[in-house]
Amino acid sequence: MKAFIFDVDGTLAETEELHRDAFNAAFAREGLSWHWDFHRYKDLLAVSGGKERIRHFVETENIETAGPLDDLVVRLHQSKTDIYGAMVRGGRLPLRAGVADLVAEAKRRGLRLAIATTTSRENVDTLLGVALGGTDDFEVIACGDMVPKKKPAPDVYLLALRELELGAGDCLAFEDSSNGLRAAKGAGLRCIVTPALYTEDEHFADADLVLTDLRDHAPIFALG
Ligand code: XBP
Ligand code: MG
Repeated sequence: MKAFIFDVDGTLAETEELHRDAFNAAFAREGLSWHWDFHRYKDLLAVSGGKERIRHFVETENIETAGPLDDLVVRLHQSKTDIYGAMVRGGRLPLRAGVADLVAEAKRRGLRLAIATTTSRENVDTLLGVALGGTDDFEVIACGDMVPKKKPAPDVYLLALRELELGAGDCLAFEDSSNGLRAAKGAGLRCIVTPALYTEDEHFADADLVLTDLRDHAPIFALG
């Protein structure tokens, strides 16, 4: 084992309720009556990527938009990202149980650390800036908009492997969702899943390990 590659949303922290609040606040700021409740957002999370999620919502609801949809999607998503960033900086988002200690233990053992996420680099910088004092622990940060296809496509994990210059067999992925597990497996990686609020009822049959959280390090390092 030479490196750990972490997903962000749902894995490092329970971020999706904050994302949902930020989406709804951005819709209100735009003067739109759209509101995503928990159940609607759970369905929409099948589409990874906030911009793709907004577009999917508009298209499947057959909503008429005033101007070009592309412009509205970009404007809404940037507004949502600004609002989400303010919420995270407001300290409403702790790391999930065991994450900080696992990062520290991995560093002690000389493992390299990377991120492979669908969210934006801006969101990663904000979250890790608040939760870990910055992103210095993570040598590689591969984000959704850096690759042609988002999860469940393997692209973002393949990018992380390329930038680490490591083979999949030398790395271990950490995920919270079936989309993320499929992406990691598609890249040939072993993957530990810690189900999160929106993914606890999903199926993780081909996960190498399913853990409630990352507090118990023994089974993780036993994967070797
Ligand atoms: C989960 C996602 C992201 C977030 C929202 O990413 O699918 O789209 O829901 O963030 P991860 P953006 O791979 O970290 O689980 O609005 O920035 O996409
Ligand atoms: Mg995730």
